[in-house]
Amino acid sequence: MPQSYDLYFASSNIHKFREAKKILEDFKINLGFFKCELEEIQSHSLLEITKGKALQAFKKCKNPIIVEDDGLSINSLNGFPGPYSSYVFKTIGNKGILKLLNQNRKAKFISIISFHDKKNLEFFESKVYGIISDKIKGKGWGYDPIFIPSESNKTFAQLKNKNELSHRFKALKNFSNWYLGK
Ligand code: ITT
Repeated sequence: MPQSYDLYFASSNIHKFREAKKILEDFKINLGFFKCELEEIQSHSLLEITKGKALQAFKKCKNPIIVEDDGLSINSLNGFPGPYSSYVFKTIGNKGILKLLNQNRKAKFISIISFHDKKNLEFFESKVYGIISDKIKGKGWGYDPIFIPSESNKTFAQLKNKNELSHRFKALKNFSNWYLGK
C-alpha cells in the first residue's frame, strides 16, 4: 500500500531531504521525497529562485510541497557564492573556497523554505552566522566541512547536533509553526 505523506520535499538533493525529514518528524509532520531537477532562474535573489522552484514543483507534484533554496554567503567575498552555491560547490568545491580566503572568514548560511499548495505560496527565511574554517574538518556533504556556526568551534560536519541549529532547522521551525497553526 502506498504510504501517504502530509507534504513533499521537492529537490534533487537527498541530503537536504534527509535533514528536513528528521527535523519535521519532531513537529509530527510526515515528509515524502519528490525527487526532481528544478530549473533555477538566474537571479541574485534567493527568494526569487525559491519562488520559481516552488511554482514548478507544485505543477509537477500536484500535492502540497516545500522546496528549499540555500546559499553560503562569505563577507570578504561580498556574499559570494550566495545564489551560485550549488554551481560553485560542483566547480571549485571547498578547497577552492579555502584558497580564496584570508583573515576575514565571517560567513552566513541562508535557507529559504517555500511552501505551496492550491491556496498558499509562503516563504520562511532563516540565517546562521559563523566563520569558514582554515581547513577541511570532518566528513560531511556540501559546505559542512568548512562552516563553523558561531555557537560552536566545530564545523557542521563535526557537530552531532547540526539539525538543532542549522539554517535549515530554523527555517523549518518557522514553517512548522505556521503550517500547524493554519
Ligand atoms: P535542489 O534540487 O533542492 O535545488 P541543490 O543542491 O541545488 O538542490 P541549493 O541550490 O538549495 O540545493 O543549495 C546550494 C548548495 O549549497 C548545495 O548544493 C550544497 O552544496 C550547499 N548546501 C546547502 N545546504 C547545505 C548544508 O546544510 N550543508 C552543506 N552544504 C549545503
